[in-house]
Amino acid sequence: MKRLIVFATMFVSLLSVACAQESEPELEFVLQLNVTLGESYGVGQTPHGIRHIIPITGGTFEGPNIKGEILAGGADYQLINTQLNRTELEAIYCIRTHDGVNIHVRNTGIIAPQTSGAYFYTSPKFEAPVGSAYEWLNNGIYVCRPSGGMQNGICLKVWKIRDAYDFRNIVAPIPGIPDAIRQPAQKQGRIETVWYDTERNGKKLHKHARVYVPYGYNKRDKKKRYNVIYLMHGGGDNSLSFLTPPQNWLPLSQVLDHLIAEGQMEPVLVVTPTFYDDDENIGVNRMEHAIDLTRHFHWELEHSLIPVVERQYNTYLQKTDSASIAATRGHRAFGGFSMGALTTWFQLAYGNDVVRNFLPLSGDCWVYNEKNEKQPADVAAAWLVKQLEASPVGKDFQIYGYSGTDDIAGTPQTQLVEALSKHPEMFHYGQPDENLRFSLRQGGQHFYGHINEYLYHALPLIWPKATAE
Ligand code: FER
Repeated sequence: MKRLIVFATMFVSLLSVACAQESEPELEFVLQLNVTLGESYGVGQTPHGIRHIIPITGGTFEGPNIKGEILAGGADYQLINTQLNRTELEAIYCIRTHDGVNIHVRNTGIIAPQTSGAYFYTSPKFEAPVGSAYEWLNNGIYVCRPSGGMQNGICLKVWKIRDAYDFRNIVAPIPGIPDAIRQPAQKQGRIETVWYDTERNGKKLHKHARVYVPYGYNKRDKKKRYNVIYLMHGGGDNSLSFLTPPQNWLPLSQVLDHLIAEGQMEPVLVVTPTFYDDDENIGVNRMEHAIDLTRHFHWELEHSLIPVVERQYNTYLQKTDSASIAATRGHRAFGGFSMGALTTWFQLAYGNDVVRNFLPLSGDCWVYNEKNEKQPADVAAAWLVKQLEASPVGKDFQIYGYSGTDDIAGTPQTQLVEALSKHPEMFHYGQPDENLRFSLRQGGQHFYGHINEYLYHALPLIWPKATAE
């Protein structure tokens, strides 16, 4: 009786686990087997069907997390059922990984003729040694089907069944900020204006940018050098939107004052330019114009803004040739909000040799086809990968992305980061050697008040303070 109750409770709890999984299952590729086969032989008609034995003589296998050879000595013990017009398979053999771990395989399934081809599916079970690096193989339900032929053998692909996951569930949450940050700090930096000349489409432009100069900055102290963070505003905003935003929203200058005064980051210079032709907000009602401006800003940054601002202030840049600018990319960050986040993704794509650290804040990367239709996240991600592959910096970049669940950019940016994370050859998401980070604020909205809170968390991560005093 007691045992029955235990069994019944187990049954109920298992049911509730099953019900919690609302998403449809999906398949994740695990490995491909290239199996060489020997001469087959038969037993003939048995009580169960016509028994047919196909020796497994060797081969190889490979997947994203495993590879090795197939050992000789196994076989596929087939049973042909002529009445039901199908073949039952039962292949039993052993595979050995490149690092010497033996894994027992039992792969059972059917081949049933259909009008178009055959229904040929099997379900392999793996027995990997407990405590080995391949123990994960034991904990999965797999499906397998042939994938093309090979001489004297067969190729099979194996997938694991898993729940389709909602990427949002694995994205890091963004905490709030201490109340003190909402009050002005005692030691305050100042906001200066720099002017520089540039050009676009043959048109000469005289433009300004704002510079947050931290408390205690002394131009004459040439020994002290400062890292530089460039932050681009959103569509319809201007060069002061981050530092002193409207409507009593948390000012970034105040966040910087606190972070620096409290020793959470080294003093930095923060430069807030504009992608517009200076005071003309030509992008406000003309989004396609703004997209074009954000796409080309990297040229202006490298050729016009960096040379002026980084020689005017004490930075790591000593000479303004492109080799010197590239050599100091680690001392530079580029970020932006909304259309400024778009500028940031374009900076990553076109100007990663000039900047190493990227802060896309509430915005995804817009990529278009010939018909001028915005492409889905996987296309944008593939484009970014292609751009980075063509760059000498390779995987040497750092992305700190932020958005909110109630932000119009929350979903598209989450989708983009998820798509990027599926290119592990370029983007390492949520791993010890990560170069792609993304956090989502519950209830976070598309405005500077929340964005400047994100920067409170983000900025100390870029150049961690040396802990040794
Ligand atoms: C995004 C969502 C919204 C984005 C930009 C916007 C670049 C807003 C644009 C605007 O109206 O200015 O993902 O990414």
